[in-house]
Amino acid sequence: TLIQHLPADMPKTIIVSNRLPVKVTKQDDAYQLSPSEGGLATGLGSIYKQDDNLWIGWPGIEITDKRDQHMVTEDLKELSLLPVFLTQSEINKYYEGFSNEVLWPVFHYYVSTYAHYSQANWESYQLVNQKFCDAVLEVANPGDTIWVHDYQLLLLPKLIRDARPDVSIGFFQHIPFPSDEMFRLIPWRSELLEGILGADLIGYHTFDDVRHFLSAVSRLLPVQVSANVITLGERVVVVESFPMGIDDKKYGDLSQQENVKTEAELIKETFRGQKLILSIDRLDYSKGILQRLQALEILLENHPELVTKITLYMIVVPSRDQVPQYKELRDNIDKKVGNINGRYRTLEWSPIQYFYKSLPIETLSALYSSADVCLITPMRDGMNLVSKEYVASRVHNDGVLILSEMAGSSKELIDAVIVNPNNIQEVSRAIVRAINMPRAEQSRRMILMRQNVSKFNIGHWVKIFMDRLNEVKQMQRSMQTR
Ligand code: GDG
Repeated sequence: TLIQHLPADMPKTIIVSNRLPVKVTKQDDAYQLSPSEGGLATGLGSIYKQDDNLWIGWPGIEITDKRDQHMVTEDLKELSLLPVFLTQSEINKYYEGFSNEVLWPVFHYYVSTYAHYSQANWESYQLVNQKFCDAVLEVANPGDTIWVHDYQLLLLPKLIRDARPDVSIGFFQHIPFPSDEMFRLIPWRSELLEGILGADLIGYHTFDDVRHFLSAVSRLLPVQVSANVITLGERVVVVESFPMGIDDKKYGDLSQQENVKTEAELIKETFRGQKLILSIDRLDYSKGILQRLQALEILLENHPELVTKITLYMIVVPSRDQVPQYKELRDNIDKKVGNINGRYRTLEWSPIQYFYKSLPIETLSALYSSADVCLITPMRDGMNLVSKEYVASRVHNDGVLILSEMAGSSKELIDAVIVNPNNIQEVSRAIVRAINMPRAEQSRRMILMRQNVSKFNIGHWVKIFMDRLNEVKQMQRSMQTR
């Protein structure tokens, strides 16, 4: 084949993210690998599995024994994956402490309540970013392309750039970038910006994130910013928005699978005579779960005729629930669901079906295809893929999406019923509107949203990012030779 004839030093592409796209688990004494079905893994599958390309990241489990590390490394190599092993203390400080207790809350505007600035966690964040850099340097050659992902690795682009000035580096952040007023509160703000600026191309989901990043850079660093181009001495760095898409075909096809159809029928039968409202999120304060429950409560108060006629099917996927704030949120959700159900339920009906667990993708698909309404109301969300998955699953062009204007996806899915998630009354009215929406209007909106989700899918996203990175690199080369 062509690949065998390629010279061994062919430029390759290296993907780097905190987590590898597999889950490594240990049962008895054996390690097991289960590939992840996540959108990023699917989208980048076309890249890292080719030629000599590879994906570098943490395998999701602490492995300290050197022989075990070697064994797992060998197994992962078969899948084009290279692990970075982290100790429990590094996970606590770099991941939980810094990434999830400084960057996540500040970037999602939960500054005063949840941000916890600790020097020890910052030092660990620096050390672990260096550890990822060492892994990259072990395999990277001049001319290679390195695509770094997300807020856990903000220092990595510069670390790689300093060691290998001649590689192409792309950086994409999956969560929002905050306004400069928020970002500048972080004690290590300049170091973080300088870290990101090691990349040649920097991508965010929306134009607003790009705008915020550019204003933070121009106010906090002595560099020149002109439109979306930053000049740092001899180098130029380009910042642009690349709204991430999903594998739309996968969700459309899933919904047509026999077992999924059977499960969907069963769900419809169970909730016959009712409107089914679906919500799916990871456990996170940024997802607006409590506010959504308040909106439902108001709705039941103001619309007694809807009692027994609607069900909120609410899935919360367990996440970070060892962290005190997440545990507290979980307790508050339990309490609120209990209150509402206790107050309104009848012998045959309860207003909320609440699940605190992760479901198989087939069940998810059955729910997407049987829900009359999908209710997504984050306080702030980089993109929100669930909203796009619901749309991709509606092959009959019906159903209503209620979407927070604070989700990145609301900039593309403009035919959803858009709400401000802080306006509980508005959300409650939107639910009433959605369950009464005529089929023709549902269809008109859904068709437009489906066109968007299918045109700007995950394949398109990967392609335009990589193409743009190449263009930026060429532009830099032509500037150097001028
Ligand atoms: C971050 C940003 C941005 C959910 N429950 C189950 C399940 N899921 C899958 C969904 C979806 C994914 O998890 C969640 O993605 P989101 O985009 O909604 O949210 P985050 O996890 O916060 O992701 C976000 C994203 O990065 C990408 O850039 O959009 O803004 O916060 O794909 O389907 N999957 C299965 N069972 C479940 O119970 N199998």
